[in-house]
Amino acid sequence: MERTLILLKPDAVQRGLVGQVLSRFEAKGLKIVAMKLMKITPELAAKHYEAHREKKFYPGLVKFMTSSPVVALALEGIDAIKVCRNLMGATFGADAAPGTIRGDFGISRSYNLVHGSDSPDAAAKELKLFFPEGIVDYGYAAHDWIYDPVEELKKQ
Ligand code: IDP
Ligand code: MG
Repeated sequence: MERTLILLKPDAVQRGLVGQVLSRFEAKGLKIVAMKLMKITPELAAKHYEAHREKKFYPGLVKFMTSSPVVALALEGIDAIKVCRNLMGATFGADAAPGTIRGDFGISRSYNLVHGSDSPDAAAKELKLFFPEGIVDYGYAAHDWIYDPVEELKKQ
């Protein structure tokens, strides 16, 4: 099992798309192990987007991400990082394939609805930043019907 940080960005919250976007992840079979509505401080944005500090779009990105609340999620599943990135689609809405979140709900290069960790190292760092209190541990009733207990779960 892998965990990833997903952020429903300020545009998703302000456009009333939280439910629809979240339902894509839920329907795919990802387990919600932490979730909160929060405002990102400039300090947190700087840590989260450290890798982009030198990019031209960085000041605008920090301004956008701190302008209004986000929904932060920790999601769990087999290959959760890759699965979530695939559901999100390409970075720019205009390029993202139909059927993906960015492809179905946006056009913008920066207002692209959702963030997802892009590697296990990034996920570990980002989960610690957004959920220092840790995740919520509970049994997931759907688990044995999302994964094949013979073919997949024996490898975990
Ligand atoms: P990702 O979110 O698909 O991983 P990154 O390259 O990590 O894409 O960029 C982080 C975020 O910065 C993007 O989701 C988007 O909001 C914003 N961004 C990336 N490239 C540009 C750009 O060229 N113009 C404006 N905003 C950008
Ligand atoms: Mg990224």
